[in-house]
Amino acid sequence: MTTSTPAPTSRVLRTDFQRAVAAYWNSHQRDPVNLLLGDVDRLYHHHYGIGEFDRSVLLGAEETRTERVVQELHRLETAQADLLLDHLGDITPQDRLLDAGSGRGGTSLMAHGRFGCHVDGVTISEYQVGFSEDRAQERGVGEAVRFHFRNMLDTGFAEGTFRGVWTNETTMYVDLHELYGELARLLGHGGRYVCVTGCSNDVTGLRSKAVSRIDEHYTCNIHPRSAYFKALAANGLVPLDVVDLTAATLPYWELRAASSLATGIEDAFLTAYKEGSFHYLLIAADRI
Ligand code: SAH
Ligand code: GPP
Ligand code: MG
Repeated sequence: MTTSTPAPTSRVLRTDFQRAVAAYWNSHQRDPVNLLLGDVDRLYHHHYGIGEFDRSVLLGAEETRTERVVQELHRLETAQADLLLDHLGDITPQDRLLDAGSGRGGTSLMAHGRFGCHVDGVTISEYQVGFSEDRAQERGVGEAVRFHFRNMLDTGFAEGTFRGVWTNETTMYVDLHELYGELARLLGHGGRYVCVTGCSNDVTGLRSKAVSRIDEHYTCNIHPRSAYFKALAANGLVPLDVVDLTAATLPYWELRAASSLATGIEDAFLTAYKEGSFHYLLIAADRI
């Protein structure tokens, strides 16, 4: 077994907000939109997709439509994680990587598959730790890919442990200054940080109604775009690539909205992206 002694809940979850976020993820155990997609190849994601979808999946026999849509949504979500990993740079099997807010572990397993290195995932949901550990064991990579019940604001790993760190749709749950202080500590000089996030647009002003609906739906707190660059700069993390993925994620939301898997939040994303109050962004930065 690779499981270490679990940390006491009170040490990992330090605020009422963190306890509410952990409760949200601990209670998400039967979410068809995520489980059906993950069942395709047993890589389970809690993030959104990018790229055009094959319009023919919505045509054709009705009995098999959901199955086609599931495959297609999953393909787009996996493409999102692949793009994130593309931005980590040259990673060798000797390096270590950290998945900060690891969900059900999909991106961590993909990173190990691609780079052959050790990957650690941290999440504040004990349910997710167990679920991801089971997926790693089932793939026979339980030694190399490990999941921990830890807070990404205070991970307990030693300084400079990681060559690369990413946050895949997790930064809306934390204070960015606190997070980047910790991630900068964990990365050695020249280490790479990659973020995929949804952020509000400073140009259109304060939080739009659609962005507020997304916050409410997921118990999160979407930050403005400017907050990312301020917090990165303040913590020695220097952006190298900034990619606006807004146009690339719209097809994913259109497909979701047209499918029987829609959860009710699709319109808020489509409205926010189309009115320009919200962007889907990838940021890659180097630790100097
Ligand atoms: N990155 C994953 C999951 C994204 S969902 C994926 O792409 O599939 C958001 C995740 O952030 C959840 O796993 C949640 O537990 C985690 N999270 C939120 N706040 C956290 C914190 N303070 N420390 C660690 N993980 C946190
Ligand atoms: C959820 O993924 C992602 C988040 C909770 C973070 C919020 C992200 C933003 C870009 C605002 P999920 O796969 O659990 O959501 P769903 O169940 O809707 O597919
Ligand atoms: Mg999902």
